[in-house]
Amino acid sequence: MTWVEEELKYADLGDARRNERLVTTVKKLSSAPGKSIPQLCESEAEMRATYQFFANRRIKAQDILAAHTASTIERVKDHETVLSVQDTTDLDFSKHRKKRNMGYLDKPKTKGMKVHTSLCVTTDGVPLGVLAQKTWARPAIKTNKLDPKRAIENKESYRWLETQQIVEELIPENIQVVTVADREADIYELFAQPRRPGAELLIRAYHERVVKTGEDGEEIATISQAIAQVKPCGKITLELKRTPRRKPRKATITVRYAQLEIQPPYGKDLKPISINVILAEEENPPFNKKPVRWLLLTTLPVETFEDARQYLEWYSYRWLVERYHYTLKSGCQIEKLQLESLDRIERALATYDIVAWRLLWLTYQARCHPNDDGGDIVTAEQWQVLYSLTHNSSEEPKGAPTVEQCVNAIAKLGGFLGRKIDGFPGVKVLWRGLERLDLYVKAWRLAVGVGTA
Ligand SMILES: [Mn+2]
Repeated sequence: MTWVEEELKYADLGDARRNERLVTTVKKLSSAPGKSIPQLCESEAEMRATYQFFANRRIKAQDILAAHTASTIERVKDHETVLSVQDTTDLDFSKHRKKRNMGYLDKPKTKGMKVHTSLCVTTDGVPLGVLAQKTWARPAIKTNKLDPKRAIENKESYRWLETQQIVEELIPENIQVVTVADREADIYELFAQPRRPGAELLIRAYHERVVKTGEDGEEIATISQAIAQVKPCGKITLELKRTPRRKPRKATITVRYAQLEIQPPYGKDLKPISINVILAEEENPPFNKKPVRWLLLTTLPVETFEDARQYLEWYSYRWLVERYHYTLKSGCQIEKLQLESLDRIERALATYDIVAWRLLWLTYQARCHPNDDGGDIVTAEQWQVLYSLTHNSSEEPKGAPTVEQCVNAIAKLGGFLGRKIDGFPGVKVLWRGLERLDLYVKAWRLAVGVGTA
């Protein structure tokens, strides 16, 4: 059984043939994620079948994703705590004039749809799968008619609360689930929403909310002012990685934490909430450099410096949902899909979700668990081809590879040099490597005469 069959064993699209088509399609798309459907399909019949699958009104996009989510939950059961990392992205279809029902996006003159994802991640940073995903298109043109005081249920930001509820129901009750999200999720109603035991929030603060300080709570301050009064509990040294806006550098971060009672926004009939605040701040940044500053709000108990350090590390895994959306867009080329209607794109997106997750899982599994058995990552045939290519010999490899051996060999095909300064292979060299591997395997089959079936 390949990983795709194993992953999709819970697929229930209402008909065995549809389930099989899903398996075939995920296999096809993951063999070379960046290629278009016409490029991937070896016959016209196959191409037609793929497009028909995405056009089939009897298939719900949610049911496609549900198959993967069920397997994700199985993986979750091996952990005591998991992270549910939420974020939103835009799929920009401005260049596709024929697409119907697309809405305005935040960038001017763009059109497309919005995607909000909860990616489940382990506390050591391995993506376990997608727990929930919501897609929608706004109206075609932006209007200012919306009442800013409307109920949260009628706002786009309700997606954070909704996803939180879905995730709480999905994750077994004996497992702690921590929602990790950026400043966009600093929504008072999200903190006020009742949660099941073991469901916690870890969210970067956006609003300078009001807190009451002083001995009898008479003085009024903002969160930043209140936390600045607290004595630091320790320091962390971070190796800041290169980003589009920053060169890599070492940063010394001062950590503070406190329990504060945040007051509801003016005019909202909600109660004050007692919450833990963690401030991680670079007090002496190098000249002309923007200091690192994370102000986090959490419902998790913070009693020691070690707790605070732990939650800062968990927050750093928020990056994985960004990588996930990046993999969908740059790796799987989801914005180039030649499908005209929203429902077709949604079915394709749910299918590509599985492909993108697997790519990201491979990337981080190799970093966190390099010595695990890699026997189910590649087929025996793929490993033979990878082994021959990396060893420049046609001898048979002895034994099953480790995860690291597999991933490094695939990455090398994708252009990864593997020098010390290159660090770990990223998701991009992996999707490129897989594409090449697919071609090499086909050529190898022809050479040894096993056909291309
Ligand atoms: Mn965001």
